[in-house]
Amino acid sequence: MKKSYKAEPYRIKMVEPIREISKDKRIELLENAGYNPFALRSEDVYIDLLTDSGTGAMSHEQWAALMRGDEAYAGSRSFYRLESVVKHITGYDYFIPAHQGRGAEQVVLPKLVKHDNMAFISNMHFDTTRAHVEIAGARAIDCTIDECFKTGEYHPFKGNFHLDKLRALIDERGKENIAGIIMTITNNSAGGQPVSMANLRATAAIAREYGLPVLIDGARYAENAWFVKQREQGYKDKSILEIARETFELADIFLMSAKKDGLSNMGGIIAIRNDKELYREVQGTVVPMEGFPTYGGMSGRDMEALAVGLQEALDEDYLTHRMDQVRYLGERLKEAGVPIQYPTGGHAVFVDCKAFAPHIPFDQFPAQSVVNALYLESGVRAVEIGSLLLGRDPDTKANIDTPLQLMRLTIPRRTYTYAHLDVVAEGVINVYKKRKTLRGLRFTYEPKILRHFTAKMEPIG
Ligand code: PM9
Repeated sequence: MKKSYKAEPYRIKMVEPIREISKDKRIELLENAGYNPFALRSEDVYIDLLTDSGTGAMSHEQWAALMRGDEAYAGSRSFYRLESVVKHITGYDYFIPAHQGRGAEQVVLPKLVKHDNMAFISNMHFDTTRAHVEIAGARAIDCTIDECFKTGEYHPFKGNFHLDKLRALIDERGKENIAGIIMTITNNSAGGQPVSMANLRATAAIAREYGLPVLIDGARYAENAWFVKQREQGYKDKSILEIARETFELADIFLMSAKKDGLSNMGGIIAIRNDKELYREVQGTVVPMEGFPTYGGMSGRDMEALAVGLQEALDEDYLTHRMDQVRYLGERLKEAGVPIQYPTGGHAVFVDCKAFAPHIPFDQFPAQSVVNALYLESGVRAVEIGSLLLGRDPDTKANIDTPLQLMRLTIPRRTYTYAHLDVVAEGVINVYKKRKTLRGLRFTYEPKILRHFTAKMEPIG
């Protein structure tokens, strides 16, 4: 381990054993799982890089906070504690909890869809966000800069909005047909790539010019703020909280899966700047869908853990170590010639599987093939972010192509060590050496919505 990567800023107080099962067993289990690692049991996974969502370790302060949980149905003390933290960080007037990010999405997004033919425009919609936009009867249009698709080329903010395209899209569709602009920070599906403050500011200015609401999908807003501090001029002396506040000032609504930068295993946040009418409407809907507005699907103890986690996630030592873990894994792969989205972003290393396995066409899911091979090679579970996840075009029903056929090696927070990442790197490098033997996949079962979670597949040929 070179010194340029920050050591863990914590010591380990409790352990959860993991084990590596035999390769023969993994072959059998993957076949039984329909070549979809979502269907594996976690005990059959050695190192689990499926997601950073709710999979992190809580701190001693969070475990202590659980004991303070007030489980009252209405007016829980834990709600008020969480509310004060959310208001302190965002500066917004209104807060409603949700059980997780998609809970927040299902309640809020339909409120902005006023008639047929509307669309949300985002730098890139995450899959559940896209699903809730479509369920609400609208279209989800992505609008990321071109540099994001050139995986091998350096750009400090590959998650940025394409500003000219954004303006052109609004003009083309008509502003009355745009339900809102969603700033996804960091830009998960593009590689956990950050969005610069300058780009967020310019995006917000365009939205204001057309009178459109601005939403932040801020599952990883603290990680985004860290990148702004590191890479953008004028921010190196600002705190993560100051940068986050500056970000929130640009938007009207904040939706958050608190399972990421909330450092919690469960939870979601809806925060509304000052639109009392919208708040009242959301309050009305949250009751039948998520729960009474002072718990919104969360237990009192979870709200306590989240109130602490949100503050811990703003700590710079924590964030630097986290980003260094991602960078470390990325550098190890890059040194071995494995194509990755470069530079690495906030929560994962994304392997470019279009370049890794160019012989597999997009509709045979090259990244899923690499994900499966990695599990067989080393018991590591990764996840596909590519055409399998994107699904089918709502009009033509054809599989959606994308230059970004990615295998995401997602690093849970405060969970694995650099030694674990060495195991991951070796596994990926070994698969890379045999890449020409990889085969594409076809469906044996294809669900209609969010198919990647429960699809069953088989190798072709
Ligand atoms: N993200 C992820 O792994 C969890 C689901 S897929 C295994 O990246 C953004 C930017 C997300 C996100 C979830 C959600 C939904 C919204 N926006 O999972 O419902 O990355 O809490 O959040 C996942 P929930």
